Amino acid sequence: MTQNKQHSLLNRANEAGRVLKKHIKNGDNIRIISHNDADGISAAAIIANTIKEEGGNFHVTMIPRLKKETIEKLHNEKYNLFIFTDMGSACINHINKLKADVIIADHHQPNDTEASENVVHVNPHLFEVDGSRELSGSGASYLVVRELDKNHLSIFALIGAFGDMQHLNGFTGVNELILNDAVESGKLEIHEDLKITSKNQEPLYKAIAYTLDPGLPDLTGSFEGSMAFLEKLGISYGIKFADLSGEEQDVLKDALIDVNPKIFGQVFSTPKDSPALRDLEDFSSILDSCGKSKKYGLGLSLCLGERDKALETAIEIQNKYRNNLVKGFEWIRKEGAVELDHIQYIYSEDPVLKTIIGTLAGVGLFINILNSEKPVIGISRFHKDIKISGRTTRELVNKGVDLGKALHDASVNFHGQGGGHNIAAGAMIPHKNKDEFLHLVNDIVASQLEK
Ligand SMILES: [Mn+2]
Repeated sequence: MTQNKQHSLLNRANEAGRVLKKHIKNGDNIRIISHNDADGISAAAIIANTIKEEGGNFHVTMIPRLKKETIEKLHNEKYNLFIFTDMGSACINHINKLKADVIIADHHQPNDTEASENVVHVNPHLFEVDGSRELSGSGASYLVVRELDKNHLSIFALIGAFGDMQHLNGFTGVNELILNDAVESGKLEIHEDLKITSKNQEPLYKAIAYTLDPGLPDLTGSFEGSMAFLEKLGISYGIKFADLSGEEQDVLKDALIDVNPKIFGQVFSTPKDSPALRDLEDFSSILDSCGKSKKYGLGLSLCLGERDKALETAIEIQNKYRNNLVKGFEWIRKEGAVELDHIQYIYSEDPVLKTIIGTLAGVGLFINILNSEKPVIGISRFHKDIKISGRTTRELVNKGVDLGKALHDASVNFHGQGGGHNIAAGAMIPHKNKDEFLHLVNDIVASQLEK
């Protein structure tokens, strides 16, 4: 049965592939609209690389959210093919009205409208395939071009899947099929190694402090902590991992496994690429930084093969973003969270901190700077509103906590809106209701834990 569903999904994607091929052959300039995160940039890259390799032309726009108005503006654009990647399924009722061929390659929950004749809708949810773990937006885009002899582009579907955290329990379902394509293409190498970020590129103490996944208590987000840790092991902290002796690498490996066993595991890499991009998780994290810093075009150009100056700039952007995170972790280490009975919160009006507060909240729970026994609510102020990022642990979810429901139910009380997953969710409410809102979330979480 599962095989059948996957098969139907692949058939739908092939249909989209034939539409794409027809328009490339016709010499049409193809319009791509994609989400602006690591998955969305990778998704656009798969389509753009395909068109480029086949000698066609394209025009890409990346945006944070697809709105009705955005689609209405596209009515005035003279294209014969529009492709929406990592977005579109929720707006299919508006997309249906476009007077051109359309491909949607998305993995978010679609709305109930059927696609009209001119629209090929590729989405795992339509075939009962899990779009949160088994296929990303870049994965759906890869399926579209898969039959056009593009196995080498499967690498970008993995980079996007890392961006959407679909790797956490290993690649399964359609993601596994994509992984096999990547291995068969000869570009991907999988080996067991330390999963320290940028270890080919940054001095050790920085690489360790920048490692967010998995979080390393006392080390993640702390240059001092990492330096002290390395000094204690007798390893000089200023050199790169690759420049350590074999013996030193072993000492470091054992010590880090003591901190968090998940630090040693499968690393997916393209050995021929530049050191900074070789590890696919590093590539994904650079795209994530480009996305969060609104440098989508730069992220896309890396995916189209630009290196040298483009890569240098991207690394600078990534380091700026990472140093902001380190400052954020320092802030939490110093100030701590405000604890209520069943939740805790951190609040900032700082322009830098408020852009990263969700990441700080999520990682903070795993590195002993926040109380891992309580969900954390990150709050940042935007004019008259506050933006809420809620994060909790798998253990608390197993005890009944559902932040998506808690933030949704609490925010409607204050004419705000909210929702998401049980483990990570968000909301937007008026600033004046902040304290009442927090107490309501506290009460809702208390009742979730009682059940
Ligand atoms: Mn996505």
